[in-house]
Amino acid sequence: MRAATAYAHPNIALVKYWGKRNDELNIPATPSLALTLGDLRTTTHVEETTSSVVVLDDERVDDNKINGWLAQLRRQFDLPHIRIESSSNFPANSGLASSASGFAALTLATSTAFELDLSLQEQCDWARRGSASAARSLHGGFVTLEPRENTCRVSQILHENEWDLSVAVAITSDRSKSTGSTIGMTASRDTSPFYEAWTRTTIDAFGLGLSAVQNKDFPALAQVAEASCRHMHALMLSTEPSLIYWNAATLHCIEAVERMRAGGINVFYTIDAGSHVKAVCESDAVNEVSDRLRQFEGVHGVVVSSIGGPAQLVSER
Ligand code: 2P0
Repeated sequence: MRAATAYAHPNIALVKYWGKRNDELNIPATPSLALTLGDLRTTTHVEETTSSVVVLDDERVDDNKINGWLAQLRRQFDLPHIRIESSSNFPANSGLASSASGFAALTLATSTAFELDLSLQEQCDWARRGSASAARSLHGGFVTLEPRENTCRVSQILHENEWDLSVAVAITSDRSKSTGSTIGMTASRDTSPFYEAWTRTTIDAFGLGLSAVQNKDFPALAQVAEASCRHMHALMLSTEPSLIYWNAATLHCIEAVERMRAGGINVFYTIDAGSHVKAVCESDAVNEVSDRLRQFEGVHGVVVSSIGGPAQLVSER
């Protein structure tokens, strides 16, 4: 029986992706830049079976995205039915990028178990078809995802050991997000009066973010990342019906990060499609940053992570 297990880390975008150029091929409208969260991980086991089954965090699910992805892969490579079992050491569907780590681990496990002989770029293509941000989670460190004609180019900009940053993730809700990313970003593209400005400014932000990472220029990266986050949430707010992912604790954490930075700590915030706040800082400040965030009402806990490496194979048969 063919089987394999792999894990991957989620990633958080510093220059964000929100909106597709091609829905069918799942190609983003703009480039994005992310870092990998090494202490969060999704582990996925796949094996040959007689009828395809998907089990996420011990619960059997009927997930359209995973089913569609699996059907495409099985057709393309003439594969048997596959059982997928996946679990994460962090909450799914809450803006912590579980679909990124999930599809990255799934792609690596499947391509290994069934000896698909895919290059890293081809693995990124398959992961991207499941969830565009998943292409970034096959790499470690700082990673870019750039749209091309019928595909995307994925590149590592800095290795995980090249810049000693950490992330304090303030968990500000125990609920799943109200609108999933795929539906939300399609609605933003179709209804927001600011969508054209979003894509235009994101292309500029990507260039600035890329050189900030290459030069390890923290203040420059802080400025670009916070602006990209606020612009994306402004786009979400201007979508019809409105996408409001923040809650009161989100705003308290933003204010706290701004105050810490004014007090001389190198820290900035970023927030994805959910209410949690990720505070990116120099590693020697991460204990102080997480202690400060933990004090607020509505913050359920703070998870600290260093920058992580690429997706890895755990075992194969
Ligand atoms: C990002 N997000 O760049 C942005 C910021 C969330 C907010 O990519 O439709 O799960 O599967 O390609 O990749 C989340 O969207 O969406 C995401 P699909 P995906 O990280």
